[in-house]
Amino acid sequence: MGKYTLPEVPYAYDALEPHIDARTMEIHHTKHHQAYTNGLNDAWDKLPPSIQSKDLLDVLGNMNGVPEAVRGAINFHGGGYDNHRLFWNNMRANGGGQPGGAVADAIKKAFGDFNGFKEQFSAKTTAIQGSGWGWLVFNPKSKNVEYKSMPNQTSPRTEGLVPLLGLDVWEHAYYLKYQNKRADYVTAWWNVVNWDEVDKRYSKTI
Ligand code: MN3
Repeated sequence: MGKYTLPEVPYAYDALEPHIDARTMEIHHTKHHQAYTNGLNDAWDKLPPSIQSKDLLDVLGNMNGVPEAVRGAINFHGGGYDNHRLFWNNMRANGGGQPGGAVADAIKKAFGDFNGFKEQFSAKTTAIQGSGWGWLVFNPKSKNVEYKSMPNQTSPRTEGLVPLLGLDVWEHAYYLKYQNKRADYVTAWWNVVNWDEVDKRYSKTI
């Protein structure tokens, strides 16, 4: 067994119905997230001990320090491992609505108002070509929150950004229920956003 084990989903697979169906959740977690976990363990074994002793988040934040031969695998599987555990936790049953706390003010400051943010996040995430993720991130340099699209499983952490809220738009995240209608999935997903968790993540950055 490797260092990394499959993180838990903190609710039942059917908890996000009807917005995200139970079968999609089960396959997404037990097959896809498990595959990133296995891939991360395989890649981690190939790292030098000086990097193996580090935390995954520190490694993702300093990809130049990772030997080139394993960098792609760490980027993909390490990103996939971290992105999905963030994703499960930034959703919940009976979620949605509007954020509260400090993150609500940060969103207002960056995007004008909540609806402006929501529209921009939805439009840009729906428009991602191929597989990727839409993110609300905190930028430690500007001290502001921003929208960021990332390709495949590349973590926002690789660009020095702190992920606050992520939306997986790989087809495996929605195809069983929504088929080609990614925009409908994005619209429905707002109903399961866990804003308390997003505010908690934001509070750790400031
Ligand atoms: Mn996924």
